[in-house]
Amino acid sequence: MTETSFTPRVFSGIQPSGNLHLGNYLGALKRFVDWQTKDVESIYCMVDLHAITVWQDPADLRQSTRELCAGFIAAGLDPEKSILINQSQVPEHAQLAWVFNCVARMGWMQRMTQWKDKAGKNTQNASLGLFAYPALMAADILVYHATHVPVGEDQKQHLELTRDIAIKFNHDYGVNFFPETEPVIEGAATRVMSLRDGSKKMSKSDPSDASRINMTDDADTIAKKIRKAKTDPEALPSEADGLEGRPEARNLVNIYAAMAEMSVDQVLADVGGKQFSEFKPMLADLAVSKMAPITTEMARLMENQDEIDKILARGADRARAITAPILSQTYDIIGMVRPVEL
Ligand code: AQP
Repeated sequence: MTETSFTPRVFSGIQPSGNLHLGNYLGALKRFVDWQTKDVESIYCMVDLHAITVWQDPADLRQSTRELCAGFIAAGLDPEKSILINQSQVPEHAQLAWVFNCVARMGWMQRMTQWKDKAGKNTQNASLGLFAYPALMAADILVYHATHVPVGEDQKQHLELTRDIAIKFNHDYGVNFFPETEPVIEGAATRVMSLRDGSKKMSKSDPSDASRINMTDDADTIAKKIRKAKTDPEALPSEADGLEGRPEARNLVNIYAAMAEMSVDQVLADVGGKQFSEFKPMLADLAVSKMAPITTEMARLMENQDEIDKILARGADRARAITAPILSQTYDIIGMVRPVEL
């Protein structure tokens, strides 16, 4: 009934809450594509149940979910190699989340910085779903017995909570059933910052469109946003130490490094001493050359939404072959009477 060793399996998700941006691309999507070259089963999810923890217009949610699926494929995920799913089409995510709601403690949830940031001062008015968000995220991961989760830096605390839930479940029931999942937070752009404020994360919900590069922005818009990005008056340093106390400069260099697949030191060896007036056009050219083909392909895929819906339905079928037995074993462990064959 219980398992003791876990086959490597990758899971990650993105909310279809619109405004997919460069931070999502460099911190998550691009790294999913890198994982695809390794011979590991991977599941990538449009987490629509997470998205509704804050208000979503139904028509926008449908559009954003399909757009996110198009973004996954346009960025390089192959739906034959990786399993692409929409969370609500695989009901075991929500079913396991309920079990984890009963494992996780209120105090654990209250400590989550994302809860504090998103609920703000008026916690009484935030949805119960927003509070329980990390338990659903733990279920997303553990319903696959996923061992590795590539994410941006902002998700580190939620991944730690996922491990806490797995450990408590295993301990409470005396099993070794859920793995202690590893967060994989790697690369130069694990935390892409706002183009308008180097102390704030680039985010979908930032009211300023100029703060982020959207994956649907055209080449002119990308170039304009980079030209207008906040910087300081100094030239770029030749070594990474020189970025200390210069968050906006660090951010642009990190973005360049992640897109060029270079280290920050390599980038600074090339551009150290240059003014931003020279560096920004280089960055804009690089960003356009990397993002424009993805944007064009996303738009092309969005013309055939039936095809996207079929990819998601096929993904859900493949996913349920993994999740249904794991949920069934979980129910068995916790003492639920399982249906017999009639
Ligand atoms: N700025 C970022 N830099 C690097 N990685 C990022 N991610 C998000 N922002 C950055 C990573 O993208 C993945 C999916 O994120 P999400 O859509 O689930 O939700 P999020 O982290 O809440 O995204 P936003 O843009 O910050 O949305 P809002 O504004 O609604 O809070 C994750 O792997 C995340 O780390």
